[in-house]
Amino acid sequence: MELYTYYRSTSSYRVRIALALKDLDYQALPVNLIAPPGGEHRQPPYLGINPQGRVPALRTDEGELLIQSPAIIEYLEERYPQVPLLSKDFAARARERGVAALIGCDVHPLHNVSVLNRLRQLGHDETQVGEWIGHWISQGLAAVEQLIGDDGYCFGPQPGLADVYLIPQLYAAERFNVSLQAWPRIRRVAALAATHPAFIKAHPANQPDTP
Ligand SMILES: N[C@@H](CCC(=O)N[C@@H](CS)C(=O)NCC(=O)O)C(=O)O
Repeated sequence: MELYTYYRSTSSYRVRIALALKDLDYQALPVNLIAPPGGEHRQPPYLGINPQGRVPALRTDEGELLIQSPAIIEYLEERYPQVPLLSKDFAARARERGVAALIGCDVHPLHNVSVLNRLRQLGHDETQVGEWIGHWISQGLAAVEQLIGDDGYCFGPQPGLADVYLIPQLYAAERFNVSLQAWPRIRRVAALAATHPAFIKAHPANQPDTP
């Protein structure tokens, strides 16, 4: 498989974690989101891969090109069911997907590169942009803190889908100076993931395009 990825892209980081948890081999194909003039993701070669101009994209072993991290992660879960990311129980699966969706639909889209640039184009200064980011990340993580369990990863002793979404969101929180102090359950999950080989392999600090 080939993964079009950017080292500090939250959505790419999710897919890297899922691949690593399932112990799947892939080649990383870095796409530089900040290369002048407007990022490699906005240039024709990459727009031919993903017309939306966003990372990640995955080329499967069968040569299929897939976009959108939730769809890619679902593909990996169905195609490579070993090391499942979801519980067997239907309601438990829905709870795990609920936390993933909270982060993937309601938090991360509000602070991706193009949304922040649009705020700047509309005249907001860096203080306002920072406040915007902090507001949405804090509101989302405060809810996640209520939804996850009291020990282990988000939902038990093994990492799963909710952790695949949460850990990259925590990396973004740190990058944007959002303190995790108020959320002990989240800090517990972060500490566990920090020692797990799959999360370490997927971390932005350990990518081929890490500056
Ligand atoms: N919903 C998409 C979001 C993809 C996305 O926004 N990726 C960001 C990086 S994390 C990106 O490519 N941003 C470029 C831009 O906004 O111009 C997914 O989960 O794959």
